[in-house]
Order: sequence, then C-alpha cells, then structure tokens
Amino acid sequence: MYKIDKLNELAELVAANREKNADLEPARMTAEEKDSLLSAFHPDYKQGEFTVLSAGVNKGDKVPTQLAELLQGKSRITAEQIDLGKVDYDTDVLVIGGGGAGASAAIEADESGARTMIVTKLRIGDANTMMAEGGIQAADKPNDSPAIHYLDAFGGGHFAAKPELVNKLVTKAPEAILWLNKLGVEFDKEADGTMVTTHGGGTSRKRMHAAKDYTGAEIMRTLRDEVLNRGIPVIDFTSAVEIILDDKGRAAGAVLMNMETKELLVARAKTVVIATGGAGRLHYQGFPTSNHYGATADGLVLGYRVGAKLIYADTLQYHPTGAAYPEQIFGALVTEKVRSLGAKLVNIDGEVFMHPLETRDVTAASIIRECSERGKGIETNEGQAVWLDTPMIEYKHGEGTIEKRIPAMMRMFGKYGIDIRKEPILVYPTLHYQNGGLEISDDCSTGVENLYAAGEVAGGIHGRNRLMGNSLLDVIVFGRNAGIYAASKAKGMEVPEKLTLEHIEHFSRELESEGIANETASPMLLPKYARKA
Ligand code: MEZ
Repeated sequence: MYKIDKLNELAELVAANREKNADLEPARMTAEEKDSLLSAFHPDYKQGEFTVLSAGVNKGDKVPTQLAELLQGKSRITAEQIDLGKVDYDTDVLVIGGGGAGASAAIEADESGARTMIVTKLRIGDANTMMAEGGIQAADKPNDSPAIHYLDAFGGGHFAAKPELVNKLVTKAPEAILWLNKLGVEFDKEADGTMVTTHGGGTSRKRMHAAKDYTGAEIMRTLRDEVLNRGIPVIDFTSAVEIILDDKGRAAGAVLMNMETKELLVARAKTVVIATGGAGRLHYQGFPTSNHYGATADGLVLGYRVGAKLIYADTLQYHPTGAAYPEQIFGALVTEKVRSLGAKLVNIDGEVFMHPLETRDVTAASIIRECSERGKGIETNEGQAVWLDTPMIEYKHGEGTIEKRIPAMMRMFGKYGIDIRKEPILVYPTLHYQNGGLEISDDCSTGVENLYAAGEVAGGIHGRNRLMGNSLLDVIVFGRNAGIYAASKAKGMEVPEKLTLEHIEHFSRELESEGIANETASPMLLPKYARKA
C-alpha cells in the first residue's frame, strides 16, 4: 500500500486497465519520431547544461558543466610535494579501480605473468558493476549471432560507435560468458543447463544472461574472489590523484592518496590501466542516480590531464526507470528486466503510452514528455513519475514469477510496504551511465603511451547510447583485453626511469592562459552531500 491515499486511488486505475493493457502492443517508433522526441526531451539536447572546454586535448568540445569544472579544475598536488625518487609500490601493471573492469584486467594481467596491483579508493567491488541488475548480453543461442548483436548495438548507439570496438564487444561476448561461468558465476539456467536469456530494450534476440536481478553483484562477487585467490595485491581506500609520466611522456605510474590519512604515495609501473568507472554522482542536470557512491568521473580527469582524449563525453544515459517513490530509494535502479518480463509503462490515466522495450534514450525521453508536455505524469514528493505496471508480470506469466526472476526488486520495494506483485510502482529517469569516456583503440590503449582504459571510463564502444546488458559485457571484454595488452606491453619494457609530474604545471599554465581560474580540486574522489548551513 502507498502511504498517500491519492496514489492508491491512481494505482487502482492501473489495475482496472491491466487486462486491456496486457493485450496492447504499442507500435515501435519510426526513426523520425525517435529523432524529434530525443531532440525535444532527452537531457543530452538541453541547452545551457554544457560547457565548451577551453583547455586540453578536447578544447572546443562541449561536456556537461559539472564535468568541465573537474576537467579544468586544480590538481590536488603540486610536483614539488612529491619525491618521485622514493617509490612506495613498484609493479609491472598498475590497475586503478576495483570494479568489474579493474578486476578483469588484473586477473588477465596476472594470468599473463605480469606483476599486477590494484589500487581502489574504496574497497574492491565497491563499484557500479556490483549494482548492475538485469543482465549481460551475448549472442550464444542458435537463432542469434555476433553479427545480429552488432547491428542491435551499433544501431542503438545511433551508428556512432567505433566499429572495431563494437566488433570486439560482440565477438568476444560468448567467450566472456563461458569465462564467467567457469570462474563460478551462477547464471540462471534451465533444468538441462541451458542459460535462460531474455530481451532488453533494442535487442532483436533474447540474449540477456542473468543471475536473477543481481547479475552485477554475482559477477563482482566471483571476480573479487578470483583476484583475492590469486593473491593480487589490492591497495584499498587509496585513490590515484595524478598519473605519473616518464621523460618521454609515457605513463609510468600514479601518485596515490590514502583516503584516511591523506598520505601521498608513489606507485611506479610499466603500464597503467584506468578502470575507475562512471560519473553518476556528479548528478548532471540535477538528476538522481543509480550509481555507486564512488562514481565521480576521476578517471576522466586523470587521463585528460596527461593528454588522453575524450570521446562522446557529452552523452549520458538516463535509465528510464529509476525509483520515483518512496523518497528513500529515489533514483535507485529498477531494472529493465522488469519490462523484459512484461511490465508496461502507464500514465496517470491508466494508459500504456509507449512500447516498453524501445532503446533507453528513447524510453527516457518518452517518459519525460509524458510528464511534461503531455501533463500525464503522477505527482510525487520528488516531482513527476509514471507507473510501471509490475503486477502485469504475474498476470502474464503466473504467480511466483516476480519472486523467482526479480527478487531484489521485490525486496527493495517490500521494505517500504509496496508489494510489486500486487501494486504498480512509480518510476522516472535516473542518471545511470556515461556513454562516452577516454577514447580507446581495440587494444584499450589511449593516446598516451602505456596508458590503457577499460570499463565505463572508456568511450567509443557504445556510440551515443548503450543497450541494456552491454555494459557488464564491456566491463568483462575490455577489462580482460586491457589486462592482456597492458601485461604484454610491460613484458618487453625496462622499469621506467626519470619519472615526472611536469604535466600538472603545463596544464595549469594552459588554464591560466585561457583565463580559467578554477579552484575546484580534482579528481573529485567522493561526492559532496553535506547540507548547506
Ligand atoms: O546494462 C545495464 O545498465 C543494466 C543491465 C541495467 C538494468 O536495467 O538492469
């Protein structure tokens, strides 16, 4: 039951229309309809929310204003503060970030025989991978193929992705599932051992593999165990605050900061992998987020300051279904799997207003239009919302389906007295993913020699919009890939000599010459939620 009577009355209207709505199959939008919807209602197209960069390799490109503030912010250190002659950690491959991509990179680098170390500002596994719910895509069923997966992903990303990256993503996907399965991920399976697969938005085949609705947590649990079992050193509660270069401008380590004591440490490495994840905690345009506490765009700043280029940093993913009620879980992820299982999006009049499995950008824009221009949203304490008719899942597939397939959703709302088997839930878009990031080539190299990137911090794989389940996939495929290439590069190398942090001064002079006096300390490291006095 909702605590607000009016919401219970409105929910009854959804129930009254359920039988009729269950049979409705709203038409998919045409390409023209999608384009005009996106340009009018998607936050990426909103004027006044972006800043054109004045310094660095992407000078002249627009990025969200909060990100520009960090990219053109002030280093947390000066070169003079750091004694680069005193090396605290020495390794072949330094992996910055302890999420799915970082762990996968470290496992593969270790497997290749490289001395590998992970540094993470929280604990290993405290990352967006852990919070991914609905699944991971891979074309491994007889009616599917990597070529079909390619067309779905490339089209869903508005044909803007780098073709060689999408190619790698989809062709390595079946192998990624086998690798995870072998490591111990408990995927949902039929009695005969076949993996259960479902649709996601924009997929033309059922290729979403899942562990109920906590797929990311199950994958991260397994990867973390593997890292620890291999004895790969993990330096936790320690963040990277600057990449160290050598005298030829190649990455050669990082300056680390102990999050508790603020002690600064030097990690020297032959190659460095940035795998720091996304930026949801910057709350672009005031949106809530489904992201982990640590998602503060740190890797973009670290890479950008040493000259790694960004691609599509102006395109973000607003997951269509963030929880809009109750306020305790405002912005939390309501997995797309809920719609894959048959729940429909319904407005205040109890009407289904769109096909539930359009791509995410289109679905989010459509919800925003329903609540704004069409005035058909439901008022909550936090703003507007639409219904996601969860009881329709059991209406279609029978009792017990929700508990079996999406138990985490049932529990999340159950804590607040809402039984999603019986009552629809209120949703609104939430900031979920950065579609772009540090531009990589298909060996995960950035434009800076010996610097690699993988996972959400990397850009170019998904173009301007990502499909459900291609992020967990990208984290595994490109995380492993980065580890393999970073280790192989390190193999033929001497320990880097002549370490420098001169880039800090160069970048700060460039900012100065552009008239930018920005005292924002960056990378951000942790979000600021303190109440203003
Ligand atoms: O890929 C994702 O972002 C994902 C699986 C999210 C979800 O809706 O569960």
